[in-house]
Amino acid sequence: MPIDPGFLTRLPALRFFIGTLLLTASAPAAPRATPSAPAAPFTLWYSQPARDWQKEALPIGNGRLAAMLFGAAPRERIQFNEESLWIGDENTTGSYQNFGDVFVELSHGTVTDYRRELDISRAIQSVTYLSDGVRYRREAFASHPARVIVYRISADKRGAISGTVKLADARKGSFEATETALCIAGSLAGQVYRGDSPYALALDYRAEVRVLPSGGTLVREGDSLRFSGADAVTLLLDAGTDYVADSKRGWRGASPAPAIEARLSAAAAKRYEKLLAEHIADHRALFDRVTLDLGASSSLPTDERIVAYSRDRASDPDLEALLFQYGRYLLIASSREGGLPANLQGKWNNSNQPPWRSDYHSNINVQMNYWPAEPANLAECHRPFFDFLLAQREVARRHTREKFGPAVRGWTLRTEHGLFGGGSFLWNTPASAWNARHFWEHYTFSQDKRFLAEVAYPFLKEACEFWDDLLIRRQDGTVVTPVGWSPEHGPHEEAVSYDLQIVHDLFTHTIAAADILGVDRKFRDHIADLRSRLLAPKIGRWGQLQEWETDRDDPKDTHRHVSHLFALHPGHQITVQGTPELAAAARVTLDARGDESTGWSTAWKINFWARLHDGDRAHKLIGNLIRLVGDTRTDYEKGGGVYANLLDAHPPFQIDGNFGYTAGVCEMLLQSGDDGLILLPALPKAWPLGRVTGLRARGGFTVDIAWKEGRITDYRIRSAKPRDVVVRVNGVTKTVRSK
Ligand code: FUC
Repeated sequence: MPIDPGFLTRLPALRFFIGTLLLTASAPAAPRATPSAPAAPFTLWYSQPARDWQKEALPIGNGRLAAMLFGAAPRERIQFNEESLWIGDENTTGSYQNFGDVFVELSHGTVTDYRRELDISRAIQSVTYLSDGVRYRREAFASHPARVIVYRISADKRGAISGTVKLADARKGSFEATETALCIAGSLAGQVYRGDSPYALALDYRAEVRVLPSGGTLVREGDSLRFSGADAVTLLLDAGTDYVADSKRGWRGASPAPAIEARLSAAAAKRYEKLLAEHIADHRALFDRVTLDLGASSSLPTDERIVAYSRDRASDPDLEALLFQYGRYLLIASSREGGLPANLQGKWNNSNQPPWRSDYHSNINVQMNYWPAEPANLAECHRPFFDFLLAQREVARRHTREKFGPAVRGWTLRTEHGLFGGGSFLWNTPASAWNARHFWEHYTFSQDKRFLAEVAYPFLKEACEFWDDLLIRRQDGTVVTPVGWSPEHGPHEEAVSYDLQIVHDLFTHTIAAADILGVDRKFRDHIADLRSRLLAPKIGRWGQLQEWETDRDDPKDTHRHVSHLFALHPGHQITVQGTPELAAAARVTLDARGDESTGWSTAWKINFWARLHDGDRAHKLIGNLIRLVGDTRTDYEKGGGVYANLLDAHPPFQIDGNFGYTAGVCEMLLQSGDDGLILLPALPKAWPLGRVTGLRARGGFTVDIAWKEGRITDYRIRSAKPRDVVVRVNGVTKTVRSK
């Protein structure tokens, strides 16, 4: 493919910190960026405030706290959440709740020269504008080290900042105010009723905003705080509940108030610049691990940029790279160690009746949230998912015995679940087996044997015991799964492909884990025997991969769930190299399902086509995913896209599409498995020139790749200790030693 001569100068790329990268040490063949990049890299920006929460407000988060900022002037709205503000109990899912809003109303005249942006490389949302000859700047970030949200108003003229702060509860709690702080507090008891009785669990909650002006005065005026003539004003926001991830304690721990007071006081004792510097350092330690440069960028505001991209995709491959990094940003912002996992909306929710309860869905959605964690080099962000599953285990065992019989070992989950072990909708029998692969992946990417022995293997083994008790041994020796359901359509019957493939995946990893650890020989052999007898994937009458044992697949079926391709992705039972006939059947199935779908389904299809090594088809799906959903419709059957704030539209907003997309781009650039590494397995023609650094591969490798005219010009494979690794580069397979 000929290279456009202007292309090199338009490369936005490899950003300011390229000099620190390992690749540059070896004179890479891929051209370096010039500093004339048109748009600030890693930035979403707009020339108007947000009017709509879902489409336009910009998300920040520190894992535990989350906020959506509207950025209007003179009145700012900061809608905020705390991850544990849930209703529900051990029997039902409940739902994730909105916490409240902080409103900041500034006293100034008309606004000009307005700009609103989110810099995802530093995790800072900011707004700047002119009013009455004064330039105002407001910036916001959710600090993980300080564990609070920080909001700062500054101006280029002393004493120019006057206005009020208010705090609103999203329910009817109590309100308190001091001379420097506003608080809301209450109990979730009686807030929401199930039938005519309240949920059994009634968490206590509390939020507090402190107002710290530099200069000027601060006075209390009824339910607001008024600052006048300040040089700058800093707001510190914290919120919490008495939730504890422990069923034995009834899910209730210490009152949230002392911890909130302590965190706010510690943050208030630091200078703003120090809070900011610590936040940026913490964020960049994760974010900067991966860079991706795909070429030309655009100087348009992000909302217009999405529309322009749909008209001429070649003009702005950098938008595809930005969305890739946005998925990483969102995972860092919604899933940090010690906290809860990202739910259907990450941690961002403005409703007390959110779509699908903003819960944890076990039949693809919560897993998709974590697909990018390992390959996109954010393994720490994977941990909340493990902690969450382990905390639910006791209650899940009880429910599983009630459903599947008192003698059944192990446990699984329903399709929907919340924070307290309760669930709703149908049982998703292979849920625990699917979740188990995440424990395995965390090991195989990190090679952390201690995690494998102490955390992953016990989880895998217990999931195997469940299936050992459930599997049906047929007279002909075949082993099949009992009555199940292929999400989310078709009959309920034995030997559904989805169930069989996930069980195969579980058994494969358990066998590998037992071998690595040298434990449980007898059990391992028993599982290996079961696996060898599991009904294998079947190819049907029109060449498709069968969704059921009976060859009844409808070639006109365009359902968004493609559950029977689990074996292709995220599983590895079907591969282009290892099982070419099954891979060809998977392709027939995907062609029939079509390329038009909802957000997360489109994201899954990007991953499928990447695994089929069809980069152009994956890239076509990227075009479907990055299309502006301009209205607030919730008719998800009509297909997805993204909103102006680049959050993925199922629709409505559902964050799995963002995470699934980021994982899909990883799959296009690097695949790894038992056969070794494949570099650029699904490079589309649309990305002739580029570079990626810091991707992780199974086996504990970190990989950098540079390419030009679609061919790899340089690559680096690093690991903790030098090791031999089989790698496919430009179609040639070789063994190299990692550095
Ligand atoms: C599954 C999907 C829906 C939606 C919901 C949260 O049930 O079928 O499309 O994504 O999860």
